[in-house]
Amino acid sequence: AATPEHTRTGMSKASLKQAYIDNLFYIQGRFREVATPHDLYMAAAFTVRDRMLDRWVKSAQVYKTSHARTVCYLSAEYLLGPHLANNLVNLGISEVARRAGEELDLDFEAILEEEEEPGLGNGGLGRLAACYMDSLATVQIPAIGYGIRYEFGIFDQDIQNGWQVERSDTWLRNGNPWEIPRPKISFPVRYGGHTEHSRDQAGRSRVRWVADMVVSGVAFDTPVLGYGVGNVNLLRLWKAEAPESFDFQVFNVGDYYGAVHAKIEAETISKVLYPNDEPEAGKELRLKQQYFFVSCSIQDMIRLHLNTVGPLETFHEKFVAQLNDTHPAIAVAELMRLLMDDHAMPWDAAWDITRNTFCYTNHTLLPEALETWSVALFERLLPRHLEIIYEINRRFLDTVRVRYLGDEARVARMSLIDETGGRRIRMAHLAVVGSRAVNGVAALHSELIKTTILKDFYEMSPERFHNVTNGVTPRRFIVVSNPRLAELITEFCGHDRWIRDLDCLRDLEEHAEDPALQARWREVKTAAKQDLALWLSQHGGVVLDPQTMMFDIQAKRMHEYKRQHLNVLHIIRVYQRLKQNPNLGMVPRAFIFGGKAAPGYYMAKLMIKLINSVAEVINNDPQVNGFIRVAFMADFNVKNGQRLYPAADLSEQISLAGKEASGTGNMKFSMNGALTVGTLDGANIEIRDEVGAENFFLFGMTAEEVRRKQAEGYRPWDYYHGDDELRSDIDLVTSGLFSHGDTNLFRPLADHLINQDPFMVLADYRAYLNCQDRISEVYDRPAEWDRMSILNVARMGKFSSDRSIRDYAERIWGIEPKPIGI
Ligand code: 26R
Repeated sequence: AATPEHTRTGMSKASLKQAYIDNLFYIQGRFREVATPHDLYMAAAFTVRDRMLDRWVKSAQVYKTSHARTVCYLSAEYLLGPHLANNLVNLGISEVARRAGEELDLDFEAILEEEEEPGLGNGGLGRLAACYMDSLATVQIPAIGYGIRYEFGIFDQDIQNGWQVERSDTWLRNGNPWEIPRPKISFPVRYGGHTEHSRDQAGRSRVRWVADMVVSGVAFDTPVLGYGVGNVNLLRLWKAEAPESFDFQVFNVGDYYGAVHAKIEAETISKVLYPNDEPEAGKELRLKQQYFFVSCSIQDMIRLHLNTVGPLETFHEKFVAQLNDTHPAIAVAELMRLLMDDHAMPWDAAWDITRNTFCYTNHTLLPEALETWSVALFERLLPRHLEIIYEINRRFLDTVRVRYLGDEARVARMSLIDETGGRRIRMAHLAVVGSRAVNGVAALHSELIKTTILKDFYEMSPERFHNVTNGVTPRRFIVVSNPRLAELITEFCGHDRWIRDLDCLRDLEEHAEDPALQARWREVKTAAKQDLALWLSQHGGVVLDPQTMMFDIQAKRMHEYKRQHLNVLHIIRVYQRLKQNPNLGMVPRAFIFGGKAAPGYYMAKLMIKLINSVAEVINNDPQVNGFIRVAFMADFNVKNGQRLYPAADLSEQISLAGKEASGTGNMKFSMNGALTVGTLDGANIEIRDEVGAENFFLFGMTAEEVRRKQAEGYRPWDYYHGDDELRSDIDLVTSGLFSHGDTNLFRPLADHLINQDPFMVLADYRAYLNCQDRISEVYDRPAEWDRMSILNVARMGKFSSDRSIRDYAERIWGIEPKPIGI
């Protein structure tokens, strides 16, 4: 007879039911009749977490005893999204759990809705880190994700009177069942003070850093389970606390209030995520945050290494550390400091290890987003690191001089210190010089890196430059968010198979023309559109018709380079056409937007106001609102994204060519059967290559044409004066129609377009409109549209983050999977 299942690990429906009731009673102290929705959610979360824990312990044991080479992903952001549904999928118990819930008379959907998502990131970069954690576990690579446990994640967005209003995100308010605090895993992190140089008995120079502030970083661990495997990796986020002995600190003897102040100061460090995906001139707290999590992480890696493998000389054989943009780049100096000052290693040995440990991913070319820190701030906060950076720079620039005799201009360009204006440290240069490999996040982007911001570095060592095109996890972005589509795909691509090997979607290709599949495909899409329409009508009140309307969606951070205003100009054009000819036979469209603006980014906030103002006029104009509607979904985050991707017919990826490093929303939409209207930018190019040019709506200038036009001198007013429709669309923006007569409200936006237009909206306007007209024509031919939609999904295999991770593992990390069975 089979041994009876354990309540904490059993996967049968009976075990799940028993476990759920137990958790509700023993952990929440509730029984069914009095439980709140949140109690019901917590019981579900603990029931699922219990089932991950033995796999976690087993993974940790195998990784430890086998001395497995381990990837450490260093990222200031993880935009995780809700855990519960995803963990159910990865455990393979979604269905049985659903049935168990039904038998307990629980509302499964309501329980999933109850989860507050950890929004510990801004956008693309943070969500990529979360997708990579899922894929690392799924492709069975030992990994630790290191980051910050922000108490307040990205702000919640309300829309009031059409404007964005930020509310603080209190995601920890009701407790977080997915994390396990590790109060014993804690490290001191120091700031400020000065350094003292001396020689030890052997005559070697030693440095002592006498800091004037210390905080402690405490580990909070979240297990990350792979899909259908026993591997569970670790997401270790650091919380800043005052050192235990805070009120007896030497700095504060007898000064109780001073000591309390020091405690508050310490805890501030992990308080809040900076909501910018834009530069933000040298905020001291941000540098403190970066150093905080980096120092804890490197100290933890050293501890793990000393506990297992042993001598630090082999550190780089045990660990490879991936820098997610420059935010953790201070790690280069920190590892040097720890090896030399704490472990008495000579410079050359320490440098060898450091350089063989780190790899750096660049995520943006926008000059204003490249991080630099003032030397003065560094000196005040991290005096020892500044010395180390100077020494790295001195040695590095010597190699540049020897290689390029007499080329002092090149030396100045490559220096880690920007001497033009106030002296600043170039974090990207530090990351490149301190790394073994550098990569961009899409083919075009990786090429542009080599010809623009890192040109000199590429010329000096081309072999260190790579491309790893981004990907997204099909578990969350198909299976969890679009279960109907997942079920349909499964009929053609084999249960389970495609979810771990997305190339299997190709099996759909041969059925793309099959009317039977097309009909079901359409049903799935319409059902998702109905879900979204219902949700939007209940949240914000816009009514959209999922049967007749094409759902045209742009969801991403609000940014001028992403050109939400180009989309708006198209809407205004269609509106004007309809007003001129109310009987215009046109494909009805719902224009849907979602996205947050950085709180200090005025233009981006004004774009939100414009979208909502245009929506108000159009949605209340009975002459047109049977044909077009406009909706702005408030608070675009992972959870809300999961409502959008399945429901899109058309995905807007319309950034100015050369500006969007990769984009990942483009992949999420296309995987869910949306067709893309896009420029030749970022990963759009590769998506188009994969799905076929005939299944992608391309428009606009290429990056090369953009470069040329900018070099020639771009004059937006020529376009404004040369195109009557364009002029009339822009003029309508400032006419007062959308602003209750106020002709000033949108003036800054219009003036900026006419006079500067840094992202060349006007230059691409006509091509965009023409493309949109083509799109409407094709949408009118359902069989053709459905075929294109099916082929889009069938050919998206490349954009699984599993492929990205395998690329990193093989080409950059040199690491093998370490399979853990179930
Ligand atoms: C300097 C600091 C304030 C800052 C600047 C820029 C912080 C955050 C950013 C955001 C950048 C780095 C970002 O998110 N880049 C995005 O990375 C995605 C994942 O690679 C890409 O898909 C996307 O194109 C890119 O904009």
